[in-house]
Amino acid sequence: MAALVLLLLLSPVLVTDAKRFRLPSDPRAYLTQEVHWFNQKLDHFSPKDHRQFKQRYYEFLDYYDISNGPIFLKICGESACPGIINDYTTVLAKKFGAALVSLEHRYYGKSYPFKRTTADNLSYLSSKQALFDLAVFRQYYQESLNAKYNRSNVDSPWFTFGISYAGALSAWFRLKFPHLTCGSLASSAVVLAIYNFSEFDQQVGDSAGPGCKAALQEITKLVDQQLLLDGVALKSKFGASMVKNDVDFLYLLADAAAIAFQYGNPDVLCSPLLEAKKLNENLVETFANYVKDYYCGKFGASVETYDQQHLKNTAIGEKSGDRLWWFQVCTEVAFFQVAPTNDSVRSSRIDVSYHLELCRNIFGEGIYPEVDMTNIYYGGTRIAGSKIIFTNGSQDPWRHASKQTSSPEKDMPSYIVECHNCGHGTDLKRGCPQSPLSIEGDAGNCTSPEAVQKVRAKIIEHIDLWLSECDYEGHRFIQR
Ligand SMILES: *[C@@H]1O[C@H](CO)[C@@H](O)[C@H](O)[C@H]1NC(C)=O
Ligand SMILES: *[C@@H]1O[C@H](CO)[C@@H](O)[C@H](O)[C@H]1NC(C)=O
Ligand SMILES: *[C@@H]1O[C@H](CO)[C@@H](O)[C@H](O)[C@H]1NC(C)=O
Ligand SMILES: *[C@@H]1O[C@H](CO)[C@@H](O)[C@H](O)[C@H]1NC(C)=O
Ligand SMILES: *[C@@H]1O[C@H](CO)[C@@H](O)[C@H](O)[C@H]1NC(C)=O
Ligand SMILES: CC(=O)N[C@H]1CO[C@H](CO)[C@@H](O)[C@@H]1O
Repeated sequence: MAALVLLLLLSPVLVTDAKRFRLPSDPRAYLTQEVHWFNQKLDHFSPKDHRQFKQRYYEFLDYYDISNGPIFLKICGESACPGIINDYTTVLAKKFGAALVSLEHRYYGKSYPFKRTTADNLSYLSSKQALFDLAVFRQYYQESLNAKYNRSNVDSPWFTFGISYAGALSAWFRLKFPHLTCGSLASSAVVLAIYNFSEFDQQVGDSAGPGCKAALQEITKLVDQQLLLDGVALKSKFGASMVKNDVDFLYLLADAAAIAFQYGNPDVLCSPLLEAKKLNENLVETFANYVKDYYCGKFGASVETYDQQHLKNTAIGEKSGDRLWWFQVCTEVAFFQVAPTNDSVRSSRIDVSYHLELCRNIFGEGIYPEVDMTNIYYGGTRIAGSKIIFTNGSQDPWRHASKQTSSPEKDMPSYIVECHNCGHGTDLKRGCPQSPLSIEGDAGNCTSPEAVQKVRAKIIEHIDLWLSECDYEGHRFIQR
C-alpha cells in the first residue's frame, strides 16, 4: 500500500497549459498541493439561474503575518491548477508576510461544471465569468480566513498576480474591482485581443536572429514542398503520423519553434540548426529531432493536442485544456497566429481561414471571436486601470498582445526585461529558462540576471507603495 502511494506521488501526470507551458510534475516545485473546495455560482450574469459548481483552490499560510499581512491572490489561467507553484511570488510573500491563495479557473482541471465539453456546455466559459469568480471567491476567502483566526470585520489588503492570460485577468481584476485589490502584477499579460496576430511570427523571427531565422524559413519551404510530395513520410519523421490535417501539422511545427523563444530556450533550437547549416546537413531532419527530442520529449508537448480530431473530443480528461482554450480563442480573444504576408517564419498556409475553419469544425457553426467586443469591454492596451505593473520578456512573441508602454499618470508602469533568454513570464516569476522551473524564480540562468533583478526591485517598490496606500476602506489594515 505504502509503495503504491509513493509511486503515485512520484509519477504525477504532466500538465501543460494551452500556451504549452509545462507545469512542473515534481511535488517539490509546489508550496502546497492540498486541495480545498468552494461553491461557485455558474452564471454570474443571470438573475434566475442559481446553479453552482465546485471550484478548487489552495492556500499557503506559512509566511502570513496574522496581525496585518496582505493576501496575495495568484490567479490560475488556462490549465489545470495542481497547486501553488514555488516561484518568485514565494520570495515576495516572505518579504511582505503575505498569505498565498490560488483559485483554479472555471472549466479547467477539476473545476468543471458539466460532464462533457460540448459547445453548449461551454457557454459559461469566459474571462468575464472568471473575473466574477475571483471577486466572489475573494470575499469568501477573506471571511474564511477571519473565521480561522477568530477575528471579524477584517478586510486585508489584497494584491493579485498572474502570467499570460492569467496576467490579463490580474490586470482586468484591478480594472473591474478596484475596491477589492490594492494593485496587480500583470506578467506577460495578453490584454489586447488580436484577430490577425501576425506580430507573433515576426517576433519569433526577430528573437531567432538573422541566421536562425533564415534556417527556419528554409525548413518551412522544404516542409511545404515535402508535404505535397509525401506527407505520410514527412509526418512520420516528426513523430506526428496521427495528425491528418496538413495545417494542423504545420501549426505543431510553428509552435515548436516559437516555444524555444517564448520560454527562454533559444539555443536548444538555434544552435543545432546553425551547426547543420554550416555543415550542409539535412535541416528538416535536424528540426525533426528538435521537435521529437525537445518539444515533445523534454518539454512535454503532446502531438495529439494539435489534431482537430482530438480537439473535437468532448470527454473530460487530462488533455481537454486545449479544447477549452480554443473555445476562449474562438469566442473572445482570437490571437490567430497567422503567417505575416511578407517574410514569415511559419508556413503561409497558417492563415485566418484555417483558424476560422478550426473553430467551426470543433465547436460548430456560429462560433466567432468577438475581438472588438473584448477590447471594448476591457480597453485593450488603453485599459483605464491604475496600480497595475505590466512586465514583458524581450524575446517573447506574446509581448505584442501586452501593454508595452508605461502610463505613469495612471500608475501603470510597464517594464521589458531584456535578455537573450527572457521569455513569457520567465522574467518575473519562473526564471530562465522557465521549464524546468527554477525554484523561487531564481534568475541565475537568465543571460542577464541583473536585468531581471532590476525589474524585480521595481515590483517590490510598487507593491510596497500600493499596499501602504491601499484605501479601499481608508486604512491599510481595516478593523471595523
Ligand atoms: C451539457 O451537456 C449535456 C450533454 O452532454 C446536456 O444534456 C446539458 O443540457 C448541457 N447543459 C447545458 C447547461 O448546456
Ligand atoms: C478560536 O476560538 C475557538 C473557540 O473559541 C478556539 O477553540 C480556537 O482555538 C480559536 N482559534 C484561534 C486561532 O485562536
Ligand atoms: C486579417 O487578415 C486578412 C488577410 O490578410 C484580411 O483579409 C483581413 O481583412 C484581416 N482582418 C482584420 C480584422 O484585420
Ligand atoms: C519583406 O521582407 C523583407 C525581408 O525582411 C524586406 O526586405 C522587404 O522590404 C519586405 N517587403 C515588404 C513589401 O514589406
Ligand atoms: C542553471 O542551469 C544548470 C545547468 O542546466 C542547472 O544545473 C541549474 O540548476 C540551473 N540553475 C537555476 C537557478 O535554474
Ligand atoms: C517601458 C519600456 O521598457 N518600454 C519599451 C518597450 O518596448 C519597446 C519596443 O522594444 C520600447 O521602445 C520601449 O521603450
